[in-house]
Amino acid sequence: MISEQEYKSRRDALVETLSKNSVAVVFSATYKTRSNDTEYPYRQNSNFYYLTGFKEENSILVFIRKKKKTKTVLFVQKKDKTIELWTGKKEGVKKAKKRFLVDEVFLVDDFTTKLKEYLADVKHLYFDFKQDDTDIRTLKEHTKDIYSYKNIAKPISMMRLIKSEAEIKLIKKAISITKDAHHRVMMMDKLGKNEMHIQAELEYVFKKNMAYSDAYTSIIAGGNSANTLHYISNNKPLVDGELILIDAGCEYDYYASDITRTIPVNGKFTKVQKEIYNLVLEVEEKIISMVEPDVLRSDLHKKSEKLLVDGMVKLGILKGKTKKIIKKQKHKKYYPHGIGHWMGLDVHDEAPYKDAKGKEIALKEGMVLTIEPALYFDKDDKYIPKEYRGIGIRIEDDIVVTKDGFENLSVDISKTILGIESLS
Ligand SMILES: [Mn+2]
Repeated sequence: MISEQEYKSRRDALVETLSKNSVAVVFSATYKTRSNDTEYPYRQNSNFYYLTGFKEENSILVFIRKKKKTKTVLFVQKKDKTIELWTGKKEGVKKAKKRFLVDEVFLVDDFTTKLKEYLADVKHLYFDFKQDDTDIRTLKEHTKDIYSYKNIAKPISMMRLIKSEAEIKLIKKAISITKDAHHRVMMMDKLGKNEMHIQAELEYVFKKNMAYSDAYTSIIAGGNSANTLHYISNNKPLVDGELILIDAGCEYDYYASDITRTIPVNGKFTKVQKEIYNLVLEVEEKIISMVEPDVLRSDLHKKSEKLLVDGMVKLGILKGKTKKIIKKQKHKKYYPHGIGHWMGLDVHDEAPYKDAKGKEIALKEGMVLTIEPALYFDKDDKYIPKEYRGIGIRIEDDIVVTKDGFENLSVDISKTILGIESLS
């Protein structure tokens, strides 16, 4: 649980970053049509949620920053019996006034009228440049003479980089549910099952534990499908003797987890699978151990490239000197992505990797990132020894940077060969 006080201090901190004589508008998410008259499950806009903790659609948060004074206003939906009959109870103005530590609460119906008022003698208008077109159109209609448009997502994303204790607690909760899900799949008999069956088992554990949803579409990739980075069809039969790459994590109370494990269908790794698996695992653990304040993410990535290439040379997968291989990007085919990404309210958290001057942001206490080295050997790759073809392995954990190092938040999810085999 994030306290109302914490939401308020986030808003206060955001206001401090705004130019004087400005108005900032943050919209809630809108419903997205799936087909005809069915909609995707509603999920609040992460930035709006970060500043309010409010899950209702049709709400708007506004900051008015004048020379000396600032004001925060929340617009909410009307309490209407007929609408509530269909879509459930709404907070309404009266309750919202009590709950949110904002200066004023109005009905969303009054937004345009109020906006005109707020915009009088203001020079800057902030809104999220990625916002839905209709919302932006409304804003632009009323701000033709405005001096400048600025992206409110920028200062918010800067704040979202550093997680509070309460946020880390929620991420830990998400990961503990995800742990149960991955362990359930490690323990179950997977012979004769389909990838979709694995996905169902994972989602069963998520939902049973009140994790509303997965944080992203699960990847359940048997055998060579692991070599398709965003394989999400998840509908092939599992094959005895092959591995399954499972990249799946739940979202708990809006916070993500993002975990990948690669496990044998029949519970036992083959000798060849072990060679690649242990290489990726050693690199993963080495990189995790390097996480601490002031370290650059790009240096973690470079180190992971070097270690993976060293390993591939040893196994005869690549030939030549590591330095030269990397310079010529010959390893890219086998390790095409980065070492990891920020994680928080979004699985790929909306937080910057570079500062305003374009300089890379170094790790700092409270940042949460994934570490996910991998090796992908396509079944049709004629340049590598036959026995490695068709193997794809990724191991991914979620790490928080601490004052003097790191904490692996997903350390309890089995990943050694012994650990995985003894569960199956
Ligand atoms: Mn990831």
